[in-house]
Amino acid sequence: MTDRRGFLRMTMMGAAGLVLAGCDRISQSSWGPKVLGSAEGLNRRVQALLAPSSAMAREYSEADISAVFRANGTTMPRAAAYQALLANQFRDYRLSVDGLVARPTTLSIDDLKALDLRSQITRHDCVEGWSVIGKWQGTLLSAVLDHVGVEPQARYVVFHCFDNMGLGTPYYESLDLDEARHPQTLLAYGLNDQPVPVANGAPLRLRVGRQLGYKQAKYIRRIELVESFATIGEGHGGYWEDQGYEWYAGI
Ligand SMILES: Nc1nc2c(c(=O)[nH]1)N[C@H]1C(S)=C(S)[C@@H](COP(=O)(O)O)O[C@H]1N2
Ligand SMILES: [Mo]
Repeated sequence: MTDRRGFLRMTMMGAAGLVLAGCDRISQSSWGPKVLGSAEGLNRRVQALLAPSSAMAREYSEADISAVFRANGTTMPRAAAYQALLANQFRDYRLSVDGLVARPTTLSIDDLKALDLRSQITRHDCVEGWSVIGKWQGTLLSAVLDHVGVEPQARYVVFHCFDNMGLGTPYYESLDLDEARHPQTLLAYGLNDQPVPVANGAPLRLRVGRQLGYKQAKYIRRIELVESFATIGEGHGGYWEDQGYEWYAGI
């Protein structure tokens, strides 16, 4: 981890602390509990204040698209399963969708395109302090969730990736169902009208309009619906969250 990333992370956590302090004050005021609901956890109250589930990320025009879409983190998964798919230009790729769903299934990129196909130009912000704007083609995650039928007890969508990080730990991420069903949450197979390059997560990666870079899982292998992510990885909902990053990474 670079010093800059560590610094930004501390700054972000400091900012989150201020928000939390403010939130406590609100919830202790006379109108707070009525507005926020005393049964909700602190994180969810902060999340609701920062980004109501209806809020949209800004969308940009073609002229704003960055000349180069910078890549970060893994840029070439070494896993044998991934290398075998890459050797055949991902023709054999199938996304698995399972867990708390009525109809567990596997989907090819063409199956995803048949479910839903849209395009959006959004900005990607990494905690290291850089941003790039790209045009993504993909399928609304909510269309996939409707296709498989989410069971009532499911609360989170977990994205399992092909790439292993240090000590062979696979990258993973998670979203709650509100963020997963947001109209700007895509499973993207295209970047700037080309298939997503390997460096940016081919053949399928997540694009969440309102969340920081590390939430944008690349190289998605499997999507799992769960009630809790406590038993996945170190239990904090994502590879970087297990290293201390905030699970809620709203921007
Ligand atoms: N599978 C996987 N997804 C990942 C990462 C990674 O290393 N592996 N890095 C994350 C981080 S920190 C960022 S900023 C973005 C980078 O996406 P990009 O390479 O398309 O810029 O991917 C995120 N998703
Ligand atoms: Mo990042």
